Amino acid sequence: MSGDRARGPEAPATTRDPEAPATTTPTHCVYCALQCGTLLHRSGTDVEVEPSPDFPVNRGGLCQKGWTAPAVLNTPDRLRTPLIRGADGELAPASWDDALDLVVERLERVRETYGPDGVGVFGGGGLTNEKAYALGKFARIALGTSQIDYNGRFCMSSAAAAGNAAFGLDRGLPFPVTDLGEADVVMLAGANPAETMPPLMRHLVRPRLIVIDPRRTRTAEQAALHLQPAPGTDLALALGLFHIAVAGKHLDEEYLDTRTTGFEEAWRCALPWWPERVEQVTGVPVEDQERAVRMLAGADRRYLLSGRGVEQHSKGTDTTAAFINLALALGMPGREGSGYGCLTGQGNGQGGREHGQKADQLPGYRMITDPAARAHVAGVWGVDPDSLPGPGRSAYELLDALGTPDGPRALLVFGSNPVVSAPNAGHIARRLASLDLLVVADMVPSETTELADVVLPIAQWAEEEGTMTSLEGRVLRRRAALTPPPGVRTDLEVLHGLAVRLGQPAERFPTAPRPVFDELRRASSGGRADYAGITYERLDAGEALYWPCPESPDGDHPGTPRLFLDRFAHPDGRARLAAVEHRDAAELPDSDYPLHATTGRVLAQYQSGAQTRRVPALMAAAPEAHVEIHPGTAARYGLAEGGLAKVTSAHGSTIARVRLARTLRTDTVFLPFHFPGAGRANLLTGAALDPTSRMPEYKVCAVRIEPWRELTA
Ligand SMILES: Nc1nc2c(c(=O)[nH]1)N[C@H]1C(S)=C(S)[C@@H](COP(=O)(O)OP(=O)(O)OC[C@H]3O[C@@H](n4cnc5c(=O)[nH]c(N)nc54)[C@H](O)[C@@H]3O)O[C@H]1N2
Ligand SMILES: Nc1nc2c(c(=O)[nH]1)N[C@H]1C(S)=C(S)[C@@H](COP(=O)(O)OP(=O)(O)OC[C@H]3O[C@@H](n4cnc5c(=O)[nH]c(N)nc54)[C@H](O)[C@@H]3O)O[C@H]1N2
Ligand code: SF4
Ligand SMILES: [Mo]
Repeated sequence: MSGDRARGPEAPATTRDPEAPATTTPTHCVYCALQCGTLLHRSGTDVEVEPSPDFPVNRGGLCQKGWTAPAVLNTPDRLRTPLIRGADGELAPASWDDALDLVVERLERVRETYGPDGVGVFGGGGLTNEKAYALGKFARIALGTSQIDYNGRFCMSSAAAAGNAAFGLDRGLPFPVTDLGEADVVMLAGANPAETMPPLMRHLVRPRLIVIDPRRTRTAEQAALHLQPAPGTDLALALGLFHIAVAGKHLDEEYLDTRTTGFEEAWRCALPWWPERVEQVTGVPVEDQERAVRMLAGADRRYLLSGRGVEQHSKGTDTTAAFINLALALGMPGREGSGYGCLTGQGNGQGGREHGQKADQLPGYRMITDPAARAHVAGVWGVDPDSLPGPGRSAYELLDALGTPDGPRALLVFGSNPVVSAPNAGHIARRLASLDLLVVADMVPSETTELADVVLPIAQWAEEEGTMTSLEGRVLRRRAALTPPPGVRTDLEVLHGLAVRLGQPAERFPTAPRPVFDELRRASSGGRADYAGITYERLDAGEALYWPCPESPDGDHPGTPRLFLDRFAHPDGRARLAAVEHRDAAELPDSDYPLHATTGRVLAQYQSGAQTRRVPALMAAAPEAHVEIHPGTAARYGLAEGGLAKVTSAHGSTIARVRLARTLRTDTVFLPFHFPGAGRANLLTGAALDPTSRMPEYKVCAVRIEPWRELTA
């Protein structure tokens, strides 16, 4: 039996009683999609974490965020009571009944005036499967709105779109993380796991790494080969690598013949991308391009992994598809010991995209436009299929429409902080402020709760149970180690309270996670992400269950750790190469905005920072917004290490501390997006979206930079 089996007595009593005996609870980290196994030691309200010694993904490791995660449980400014904005414009404490009554009264008013689509819902990839499922159900049947989407749209949606088109199914890694450890070569296209998933690097010791990143990251420092393209040029690079694979006769002809379609069209697109032209567009030398293909083609066991660096573009779907084309040309996907995968980001980024909080989706990765899917899910929910709304707006389009004549006039936010994390953030904050009603459920104050009319205080990860689906498609048990503090409720309790007030039968919105999961199993049954055979009991017994795991007569379907080994998920069993053309980023440098800006992450902060900016050790490591810049470029614009710079794009300006980076491209600056206020990197990013995935162009915009001296009044 492998995995995160509880050691010692199962299901320790959860309590905050200082007199109660100390307990140890096996669970998983609150933050990223690696979902490192942990043991939580509780004594009174004190919680300490250590890595679970036997969880194969983190192999006894945690990153600094994981080690310090318990600090957020008792953070001094934790939300402990509902807040209602009063006539004086200030948020003031209120009872739960008053807060929920007020929300529903105002939702009803919006619905009467504007119809059900007058209310929007914004979810998150950090929510457990149970909560993501309940949120989608709540929107479709308690509110009757089509206007629901979530922050996963900002995350891996381009890879999901490309993966669905290529393989007929999107599971971030279609193989266990531990398979990577046996590889000879791993190509990381736009991913920096040494900072974003440090324990993953334990599996990348043996393989030689090819890293594609405009920056010499900590990951790139460990690479055998580092390709440093200009931001936004990866599609040309991927077409060029494909071209070299064909010209150098590295194709796996038999695999292409028997397991794929679309090679000829893909090759027609790659034909004009000879290596010298690719060097001109991307800046990656011809010999490095050739070496990259030789390394991949010459290895027995090899993987290609994509991250946000190639995906978060207005052509992210096509770029990811072009990298998948390369993997297919070399015969990698769907083979033991080789493959393509996307490194999903948020804790439940995988499960969060399967169970219906996405605008076009119903549980089990079903499409909301598919009549059979609607009939199945409506049957489980006990409603008429015709009463289910159709697809709604994508995340950015939803936020952009708020408060406009056609858009929602009220928004409920569960698990996101878009004032910091949405692109074009200055504009989006104004849209949020223009709403008739903004309701935010969160554990801590955030830049988005600051704009809310009603704030609902929520229980945290260690205070409630549920399931998470990690980046490898494995379903994991999150367990409660202590009870929530008085005054806070779980997301499921909040949805229940709202649904009942909106006239729903109480039993339709259970407050306990287990019955919600059992309903999710039925709703997903027969869908692409089939969870029907997965139970809390099987997970608690230590079984490692990867979806799809359908119902079986004996209830013992083993799940599917590795997908596609016999066939891909399209009806003909074949993978599809895509015909994709390179195009420029939405914004190119010009005389007003001469530099590329790109954005991303640092080790010690998580996302919008709402959680990690409350942890002293993490603030000591990464206290404020900074901009990485090449010393030569810095000198050209009069900037010195440690000074403040003002970075300006067509969309806004941000203030950040200058950090010189000799290894960065001279035409590019980098800003992490974790910081609030005037330090928000997303004041710079624009509104361009990928036509397929509706992913914003987070990874490239055109900027200028100048010294900034704070004015004193
Ligand atoms: N410490 C930390 N870890 C995290 C998170 C966090 O916020 N903090 N968030 C989690 C989440 S939700 C996610 S999605 C993952 C993201 O994990 P990653 O994808 O690894 O993270 P990013 O830093 O967004 O982007 C990766 C790299 O892309 C590079 N890049 C920028 N522009 C381009 C480009 O045009 N082309 C190429 N090839 N590369 C480019 C950046 O320099 C960066 O090093 O991390 C997860 N883990
Ligand atoms: N410039 C730039 N912007 C980016 C990116 C980038 O690379 N560059 N990356 C994008 C990506 S990949 C992502 S994933 C997004 C993430 O950005 P956000 O969507 O803002 O994600 P978080 O900061 O994790 O916000 C989660 C919020 O929900 C709260 N929360 C956590 N768990 C729960 C829960 O269980 N219930 C409730 N009700 N609340 C909870 C947290 O306290 C926090 O306030 O940012 C995107 N923005
Ligand atoms: S790598 Fe991710 S899951 Fe593991 S400890 Fe760090 S944040 Fe948590
Ligand atoms: Mo993400």
